[in-house]
Amino acid sequence: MLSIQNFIDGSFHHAADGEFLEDFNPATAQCIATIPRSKSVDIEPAVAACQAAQSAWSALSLDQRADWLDRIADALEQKAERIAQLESMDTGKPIALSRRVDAARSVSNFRFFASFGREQSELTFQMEDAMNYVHRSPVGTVGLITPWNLPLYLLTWKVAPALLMGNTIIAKPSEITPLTANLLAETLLELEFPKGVFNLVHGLGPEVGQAILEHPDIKAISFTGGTETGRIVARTAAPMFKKLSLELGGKNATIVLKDAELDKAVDGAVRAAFTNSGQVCLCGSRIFIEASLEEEFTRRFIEKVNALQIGDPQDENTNMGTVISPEHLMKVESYINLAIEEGGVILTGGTRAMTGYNGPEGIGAYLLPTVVGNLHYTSRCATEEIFGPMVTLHAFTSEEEALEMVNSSEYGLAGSVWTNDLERGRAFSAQIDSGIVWVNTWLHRDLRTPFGGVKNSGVGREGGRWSLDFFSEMTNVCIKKHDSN
Ligand code: TXE
Repeated sequence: MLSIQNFIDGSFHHAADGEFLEDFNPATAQCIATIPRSKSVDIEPAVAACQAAQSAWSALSLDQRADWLDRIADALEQKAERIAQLESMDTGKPIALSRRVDAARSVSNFRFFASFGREQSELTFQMEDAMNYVHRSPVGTVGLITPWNLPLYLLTWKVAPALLMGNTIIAKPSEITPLTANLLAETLLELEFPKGVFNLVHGLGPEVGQAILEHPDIKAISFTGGTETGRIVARTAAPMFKKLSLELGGKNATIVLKDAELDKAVDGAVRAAFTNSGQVCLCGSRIFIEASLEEEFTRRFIEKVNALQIGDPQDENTNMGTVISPEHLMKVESYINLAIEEGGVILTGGTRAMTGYNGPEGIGAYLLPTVVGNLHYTSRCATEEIFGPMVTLHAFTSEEEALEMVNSSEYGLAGSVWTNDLERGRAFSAQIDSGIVWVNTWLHRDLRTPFGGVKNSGVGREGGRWSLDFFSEMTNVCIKKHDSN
């Protein structure tokens, strides 16, 4: 079992009061690590370390910091298999997914921002009699708070641009998925990365997470997690005028238009619905099908879902592992029961997967991928974020009706549209109230593009220049020309 510690000022430390929490593998129900149950007292040395390291780190050039990002990427690339194994153990996700998505993207986040940073030139704005120079400086010490569904992927998505822009960091990963954040800290130590620039504290959200929100010397908070917690983050940090980036929940739509290529739409809809057991904020959990296609689409969709290999996350052939915890399993099950109460029909799934792994004690937070029909688009199951392997199907008879149903959601993060007419797909997508829409694909990512949502899906954008803007303060210097009067 791993005894994980906080990483502060370049070395590892227990919580000041010695308290700890246990971390479990959701597939085996085994305790795999302990982490410090840090409190606000543990934040102070991390803030002091940031302040001591800040000037030397921000004095480096953008290129020198980009070189550090490349070194980190190289080191993580060497550990890609270890990252994949730890992530799969911590979350119950299939090892193949962990390799393909979590480990790969954790490396590419650093690689991308290193090269993107080198491409940046100073912003200038020429006037007839003056020149404007936009000078970027670091925000200072930033707080990064991240969730359990894509632990290192989402942490490095924030760490890379924050470091590139010269900031110092206090990061808090989810208390139920600490393993790969710890591996990042170990890697920085091995690289002799400047101490105090990156600090990692573990513990409960309402305790050490809240302490990060409240600390006056932490000048920005970048948060990814649930909408309810996002409200707490905003309520606490906004009155302190901290910069805020909030990537919250989603209830995303997959929309199959009349002229869609059915097989591709079915494959795409299954991927969007059940990747990571539906525990990705971008997952397509509401599927809207043009009425004339409904019967054939539903038949093929159910067939594909039933063919998913659910089982041991360590098995290369597994397409779906567990959900994140027994508690989350029960939350999703409560929605299955609610669906029936709301008049829904369980078309497939709806029960715990009795794989060999469950065993007589019911070990393993496995839930069969579940598809529900016959629910109104305003039902609770079709409007509340479930964040598990459960989707609802809805038919529409016109694009106007589809847009009204899709946009009725309180969320607005992402969506995907399936059609053979690309111009129509683009025009239709632009009318969807969300931050990201894919046409004839899903989760196809260019890291230069803006990532984020509207309504209850959050505030702000990450990615490319939006990350650079968030993790820097801009000073516009306007210089009048000598010869002008
Ligand atoms: O998120 P939380 P969780 C959604 C999904 C899921 C729900 C809860 O619906 O069921 O959020 O998931 C820290 N002050 N998403 O539990 O609680 C917490 O310790 C400061 C969507 O992961 O929001 C963790 O590190 N920090 C999301 C982080 O916030 C606090 C991905 C996220 O925890 C805190 C995951 C507090 N008071 C879940 N309370 C997405 N958009 O991808 C908690 N935290």
